[in-house]
Amino acid sequence: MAAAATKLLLTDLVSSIDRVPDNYIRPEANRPNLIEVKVSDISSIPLIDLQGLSGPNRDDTIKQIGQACQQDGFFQIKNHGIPEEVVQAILNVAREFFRLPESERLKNYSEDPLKTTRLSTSFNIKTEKVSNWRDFLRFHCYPLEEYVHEWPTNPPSFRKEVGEYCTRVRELVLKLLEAISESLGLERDYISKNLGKHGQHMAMNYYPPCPQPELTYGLPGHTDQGLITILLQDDVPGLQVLKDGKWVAVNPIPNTFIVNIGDQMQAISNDKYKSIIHRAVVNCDRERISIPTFYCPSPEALIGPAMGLIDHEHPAVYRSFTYEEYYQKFWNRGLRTECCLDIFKMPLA
Ligand SMILES: O=C(O)CCC(=O)C(=O)O
Repeated sequence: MAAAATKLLLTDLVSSIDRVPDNYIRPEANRPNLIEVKVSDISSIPLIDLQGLSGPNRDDTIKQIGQACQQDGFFQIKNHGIPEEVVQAILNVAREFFRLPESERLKNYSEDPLKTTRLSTSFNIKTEKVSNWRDFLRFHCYPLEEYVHEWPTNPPSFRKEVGEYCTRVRELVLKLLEAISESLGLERDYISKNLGKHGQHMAMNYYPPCPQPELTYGLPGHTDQGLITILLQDDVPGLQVLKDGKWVAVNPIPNTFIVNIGDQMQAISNDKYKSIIHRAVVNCDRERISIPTFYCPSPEALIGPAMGLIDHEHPAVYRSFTYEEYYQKFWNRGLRTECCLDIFKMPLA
């Protein structure tokens, strides 16, 4: 425990321990219960071929996307248009970053969740009671020129490789947003037009091997606060999604991304599309890296159910709110299982 008191980051603690320190241990009723988890197959988390969006199968592909957003809130995509070299390069940069000497990594350390580039640990150590088995680098990346100068300069290729990756992911997101707008019966540019100046944040999550993975989480169950998340994971399993009350492990498929609906999309769709609870578990053998891109509105954007989705049978479920208001509440309340959207519900008549 002496080491635990002196290390800011988990990465620098793990080599000196062979048991999970007390502050990472979840109460018994709230542990991952790993033996009860089902492994996903194509029927649990759909795999959608995005090539279909540019050609005669567009309508059918949009239908598949709409169904996945409505029934699962999660889907996987292949033929997404991001070259494999770009994906491998960002995974390598992330791996190299977390292997840098402690003093080098700590140059980016901050406990302030509103800082636009920061390295930290767990989720929000200022508000949480139990820590999570994760270190993470989180940064804003759109508009690129406003943020790139804040990013780490070590590894030396960080800014170049990450800049390339996030530009490509943004192009992919814009295509998906058009498809999702259409799947809701809205104008193709409806969602994009209602996000203010748009925002894009990324995280590099680093989950070191854990001596007792049954006692703790990489990240406990939560929904994503943004509009849509594009998750890249390395080849180590760890992501689990709550489906029909059961946890399903979404094991990595090479050359695919996982897409999930975030809280803002649930609000815009007036609850038609679901922001689903998911979590990350850890294992005793291998480190794991995941890289989510959180695409979101800009802070001043006004979010609320699309007018075209409100009628007598479907009254507005949420009041309008700015994304800034939402973002602050999300970080202040910690990773609670209940969706933060509940705070923005219209009072019942
Ligand atoms: O590591 C993962 O697979 C999930 C990451 C995640 O849910 C998050 O960063 O919010």
